[in-house]
Amino acid sequence: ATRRPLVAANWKMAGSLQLAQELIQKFSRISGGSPDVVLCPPSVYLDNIQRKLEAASQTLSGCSLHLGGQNLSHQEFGAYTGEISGGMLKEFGCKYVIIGHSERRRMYGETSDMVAEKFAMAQKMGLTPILCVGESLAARQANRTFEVLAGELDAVLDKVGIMAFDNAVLAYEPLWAIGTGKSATPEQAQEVHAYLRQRLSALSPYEGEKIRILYGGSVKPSNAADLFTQPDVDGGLVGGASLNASEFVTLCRIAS
Ligand code: G2H
Repeated sequence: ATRRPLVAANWKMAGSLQLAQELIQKFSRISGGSPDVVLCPPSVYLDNIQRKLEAASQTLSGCSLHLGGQNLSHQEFGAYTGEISGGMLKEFGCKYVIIGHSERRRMYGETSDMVAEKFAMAQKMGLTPILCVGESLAARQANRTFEVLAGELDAVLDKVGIMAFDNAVLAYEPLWAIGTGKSATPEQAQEVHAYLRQRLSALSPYEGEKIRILYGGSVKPSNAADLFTQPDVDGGLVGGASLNASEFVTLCRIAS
Protein backbone atom coordinates (compact mmCIF):
# COMPACT_ATOMS: atom_id res chain seq x y z
CA ALA A 1 0.00 0.00 0.00
CA THR A 2 1.12 3.56 -0.60
CA ARG A 3 -0.43 4.91 2.57
CA ARG A 4 1.97 6.99 4.62
CA PRO A 5 2.28 5.57 8.15
CA LEU A 6 0.99 7.62 11.06
CA VAL A 7 1.80 7.24 14.74
CA ALA A 8 -0.25 9.19 17.26
CA ALA A 9 0.62 9.67 20.92
CA ASN A 10 -2.41 9.74 23.19
CA TRP A 11 -1.07 11.05 26.48
CA LYS A 12 -4.51 10.84 28.08
CA MET A 13 -4.45 12.65 31.46
CA ALA A 14 -0.71 12.20 31.83
CA GLY A 15 2.55 13.57 30.43
CA SER A 16 4.21 16.90 31.09
CA LEU A 17 5.94 19.81 29.40
CA GLN A 18 9.20 18.09 30.31
CA LEU A 19 8.11 15.06 28.27
CA ALA A 20 7.29 17.34 25.33
CA GLN A 21 10.76 18.83 25.55
CA GLU A 22 12.40 15.40 25.60
CA LEU A 23 10.35 14.26 22.61
CA ILE A 24 11.21 17.33 20.58
CA GLN A 25 14.89 16.84 21.35
CA LYS A 26 14.78 13.22 20.25
CA PHE A 27 12.82 14.00 17.08
CA SER A 28 15.34 16.71 16.24
CA ARG A 29 17.94 14.02 15.68
CA ILE A 30 15.80 12.10 13.20
CA SER A 31 16.63 12.70 9.59
CA GLY A 32 14.46 11.37 6.82
CA GLY A 33 11.99 8.52 6.71
CA SER A 34 9.74 9.60 9.54
CA PRO A 35 6.06 8.69 9.58
CA ASP A 36 3.45 11.34 10.25
CA VAL A 37 3.61 11.84 14.01
CA VAL A 38 0.77 13.37 16.02
CA LEU A 39 1.15 14.39 19.66
CA CYS A 40 -2.15 14.55 21.56
CA PRO A 41 -1.34 16.04 24.96
CA PRO A 42 -3.87 17.33 27.49
CA SER A 43 -5.20 20.52 25.92
CA VAL A 44 -3.75 22.86 28.56
CA TYR A 45 -0.28 21.97 27.26
CA LEU A 46 -1.00 22.77 23.61
CA ASP A 47 -0.02 26.42 23.66
CA ASN A 48 3.35 25.75 25.24
CA ILE A 49 4.10 22.73 23.06
CA GLN A 50 3.14 24.62 19.92
CA ARG A 51 5.71 27.27 20.86
CA LYS A 52 8.34 24.63 21.54
CA LEU A 53 7.67 23.10 18.10
CA GLU A 54 7.95 26.48 16.42
CA ALA A 55 11.20 27.24 18.21
CA ALA A 56 12.62 23.89 17.09
CA SER A 57 11.20 24.00 13.57
CA GLN A 58 14.63 24.20 11.91
CA THR A 59 15.94 21.05 13.55
CA LEU A 60 12.61 19.27 13.18
CA SER A 61 12.48 19.74 9.41
CA GLY A 62 13.28 16.02 8.92
CA CYS A 63 10.06 14.85 10.54
CA SER A 64 6.41 15.51 10.18
CA LEU A 65 5.31 16.35 13.72
CA HIS A 66 1.77 17.59 14.38
CA LEU A 67 -0.47 18.37 17.33
CA GLY A 68 -3.84 16.86 18.04
CA GLY A 69 -6.59 17.15 20.63
CA GLN A 70 -7.90 14.20 22.64
CA ASN A 71 -11.53 15.31 22.42
CA LEU A 72 -13.64 18.27 21.36
CA SER A 73 -17.12 19.57 22.01
CA HIS A 74 -19.83 18.76 19.52
CA GLN A 75 -20.89 22.40 19.86
CA GLU A 76 -19.15 25.30 18.16
CA PHE A 77 -19.11 27.68 21.14
CA GLY A 78 -21.25 28.81 24.03
CA ALA A 79 -22.31 27.99 27.58
CA TYR A 80 -20.78 24.51 27.90
CA THR A 81 -18.70 24.65 31.06
CA GLY A 82 -15.55 22.59 30.89
CA GLU A 83 -15.74 21.89 27.16
CA ILE A 84 -13.22 22.79 24.46
CA SER A 85 -14.19 23.64 20.92
CA GLY A 86 -12.64 22.47 17.70
CA GLY A 87 -11.93 26.10 16.83
CA MET A 88 -9.88 26.45 20.00
CA LEU A 89 -7.88 23.32 19.23
CA LYS A 90 -7.25 24.69 15.77
CA GLU A 91 -6.17 28.06 17.13
CA PHE A 92 -3.59 26.32 19.31
CA GLY A 93 -1.99 24.42 16.48
CA CYS A 94 -3.94 21.18 16.28
CA LYS A 95 -4.31 19.46 12.96
CA TYR A 96 -5.97 16.30 14.29
CA VAL A 97 -8.38 15.35 17.05
CA ILE A 98 -9.14 11.95 18.57
CA ILE A 99 -12.86 11.19 18.44
CA GLY A 100 -14.78 8.52 20.31
CA HIS A 101 -11.94 6.99 22.29
CA SER A 102 -13.38 4.10 24.29
CA GLU A 103 -12.57 5.90 27.53
CA ARG A 104 -14.81 8.76 26.37
CA ARG A 105 -17.51 6.34 25.27
CA ARG A 106 -17.49 4.27 28.47
CA MET A 107 -16.59 6.74 31.21
CA TYR A 108 -18.17 9.92 29.87
CA GLY A 109 -21.22 8.49 28.23
CA GLU A 110 -20.43 9.41 24.64
CA THR A 111 -22.93 7.69 22.43
CA SER A 112 -22.32 6.78 18.80
CA ASP A 113 -24.58 9.72 17.85
CA MET A 114 -22.43 12.15 19.83
CA VAL A 115 -19.31 10.64 18.31
CA ALA A 116 -20.78 11.20 14.85
CA GLU A 117 -21.59 14.83 15.72
CA LYS A 118 -18.06 15.38 17.00
CA PHE A 119 -16.62 13.87 13.82
CA ALA A 120 -18.65 16.31 11.73
CA MET A 121 -17.73 19.24 13.99
CA ALA A 122 -14.02 18.39 13.80
CA GLN A 123 -14.12 18.54 10.02
CA LYS A 124 -16.18 21.70 10.03
CA MET A 125 -13.46 23.31 12.15
CA GLY A 126 -10.71 22.14 9.80
CA LEU A 127 -9.43 19.28 11.95
CA THR A 128 -8.79 15.72 10.82
CA PRO A 129 -10.70 13.30 13.06
CA ILE A 130 -9.00 10.16 14.33
CA LEU A 131 -12.10 8.03 14.85
CA CYS A 132 -11.71 5.22 17.39
CA VAL A 133 -13.75 2.03 17.29
CA GLY A 134 -13.34 -1.18 19.27
CA GLU A 135 -15.11 -4.15 20.75
CA SER A 136 -15.22 -5.31 24.36
CA LEU A 137 -13.90 -8.67 25.50
CA ALA A 138 -17.47 -9.88 25.99
CA ALA A 139 -18.36 -8.91 22.42
CA ARG A 140 -15.32 -10.71 21.04
CA GLN A 141 -16.05 -13.83 23.04
CA ALA A 142 -19.63 -13.79 21.78
CA ASN A 143 -18.37 -13.51 18.17
CA ARG A 144 -19.91 -10.07 17.88
CA THR A 145 -16.70 -8.20 17.04
CA PHE A 146 -17.62 -7.23 13.49
CA GLU A 147 -21.18 -6.38 14.48
CA VAL A 148 -20.01 -3.94 17.17
CA LEU A 149 -17.42 -2.35 14.89
CA ALA A 150 -19.90 -2.02 12.04
CA GLY A 151 -22.35 -0.30 14.41
CA GLU A 152 -19.77 2.23 15.58
CA LEU A 153 -18.54 2.93 12.07
CA ASP A 154 -21.97 3.12 10.48
CA ALA A 155 -23.20 5.62 13.08
CA VAL A 156 -20.61 8.04 11.71
CA LEU A 157 -21.04 7.05 8.06
CA ASP A 158 -24.79 7.58 8.30
CA LYS A 159 -24.25 11.12 9.52
CA VAL A 160 -21.37 12.33 7.38
CA GLY A 161 -21.25 10.00 4.37
CA ILE A 162 -18.32 8.12 2.89
CA MET A 163 -16.77 11.16 1.22
CA ALA A 164 -16.07 12.68 4.64
CA PHE A 165 -13.64 9.82 5.22
CA ASP A 166 -11.38 11.42 2.64
CA ASN A 167 -10.07 13.54 5.49
CA ALA A 168 -10.11 11.17 8.43
CA VAL A 169 -8.08 8.50 10.17
CA LEU A 170 -9.58 5.38 11.68
CA ALA A 171 -8.21 3.66 14.79
CA TYR A 172 -9.04 0.14 15.88
CA GLU A 173 -8.69 -0.17 19.64
CA PRO A 174 -9.98 -3.42 21.10
CA LEU A 175 -11.10 -2.57 24.63
CA TRP A 176 -9.48 -5.65 26.09
CA ALA A 177 -6.08 -4.46 24.83
CA ILE A 178 -6.18 -0.92 26.16
CA GLY A 179 -3.68 -0.30 28.93
CA THR A 180 -3.68 -4.00 29.77
CA GLY A 181 -0.28 -4.83 28.35
CA LYS A 182 -2.03 -7.47 26.23
CA SER A 183 -2.16 -6.31 22.63
CA ALA A 184 -4.15 -7.93 19.85
CA THR A 185 -2.08 -10.39 17.86
CA PRO A 186 -0.93 -9.13 14.46
CA GLU A 187 -3.41 -11.59 12.89
CA GLN A 188 -6.31 -10.32 14.99
CA ALA A 189 -5.47 -6.73 14.14
CA GLN A 190 -5.08 -7.47 10.43
CA GLU A 191 -8.39 -9.33 10.31
CA VAL A 192 -10.27 -6.37 11.79
CA HIS A 193 -8.40 -3.72 9.79
CA ALA A 194 -9.17 -5.58 6.57
CA TYR A 195 -12.81 -5.79 7.59
CA LEU A 196 -13.03 -2.05 8.34
CA ARG A 197 -11.30 -1.15 5.09
CA GLN A 198 -13.53 -3.44 3.10
CA ARG A 199 -16.62 -1.89 4.72
CA LEU A 200 -15.48 1.55 3.56
CA SER A 201 -14.37 0.23 0.16
CA ALA A 202 -17.83 -1.18 -0.45
CA LEU A 203 -19.07 2.42 -0.41
CA SER A 204 -16.08 3.92 -2.19
CA PRO A 205 -13.09 1.83 -3.27
CA TYR A 206 -10.97 4.96 -3.43
CA GLU A 207 -11.69 6.02 0.16
CA GLY A 208 -11.29 2.50 1.46
CA GLU A 209 -7.88 2.16 -0.13
CA LYS A 210 -6.77 5.62 0.93
CA ILE A 211 -7.77 5.79 4.59
CA ARG A 212 -5.17 5.09 7.23
CA ILE A 213 -6.25 2.62 9.88
CA LEU A 214 -4.20 2.69 13.09
CA TYR A 215 -3.99 -0.04 15.65
CA GLY A 216 -4.20 0.96 19.32
CA GLY A 217 -3.98 -1.06 22.50
CA SER A 218 -0.73 -1.80 24.33
CA VAL A 219 1.50 -0.96 21.38
CA LYS A 220 5.13 -1.06 22.51
CA PRO A 221 8.55 -1.44 20.89
CA SER A 222 8.47 -5.23 21.37
CA ASN A 223 5.24 -5.80 19.40
CA ALA A 224 5.13 -2.82 17.03
CA ALA A 225 7.07 -4.28 14.13
CA ASP A 226 4.77 -7.30 13.79
CA LEU A 227 1.66 -5.11 14.05
CA PHE A 228 2.80 -2.29 11.78
CA THR A 229 3.91 -4.61 8.97
CA GLN A 230 0.41 -6.08 8.56
CA PRO A 231 -0.91 -4.99 5.15
CA ASP A 232 -3.90 -3.06 6.50
CA VAL A 233 -2.24 -1.61 9.62
CA ASP A 234 -0.98 1.88 8.82
CA GLY A 235 0.51 2.83 12.17
CA GLY A 236 -0.55 3.11 15.77
CA LEU A 237 -2.41 5.06 18.41
CA VAL A 238 -0.16 4.78 21.42
CA GLY A 239 -1.03 5.47 25.05
CA GLY A 240 1.31 4.15 27.74
CA ALA A 241 4.39 3.83 25.54
CA SER A 242 4.00 7.43 24.33
CA LEU A 243 4.81 8.64 27.85
CA ASN A 244 8.40 7.47 27.47
CA ALA A 245 10.27 9.59 24.91
CA SER A 246 12.74 6.86 23.91
CA GLU A 247 10.05 4.23 23.48
CA PHE A 248 7.83 6.53 21.47
CA VAL A 249 10.60 7.61 19.12
CA THR A 250 11.52 3.94 18.69
CA LEU A 251 7.91 3.21 17.73
CA CYS A 252 7.99 5.98 15.15
CA ARG A 253 11.17 4.57 13.65
CA ILE A 254 9.59 1.14 13.47
CA ALA A 255 6.56 2.58 11.66
CA SER A 256 8.57 4.43 9.03
C1 G2H B 1 -5.43 2.70 23.81
C2 G2H B 1 -4.06 3.19 23.81
C3 G2H B 1 -3.95 4.61 23.30
P1 G2H B 1 -2.41 2.04 25.52
O1 G2H B 1 -6.25 3.59 24.53
O2 G2H B 1 -5.05 5.16 22.70
O3 G2H B 1 -3.54 3.14 25.11
O4 G2H B 1 -1.35 2.10 24.47
O5 G2H B 1 -1.90 2.50 26.87
O6 G2H B 1 -3.08 0.71 25.56
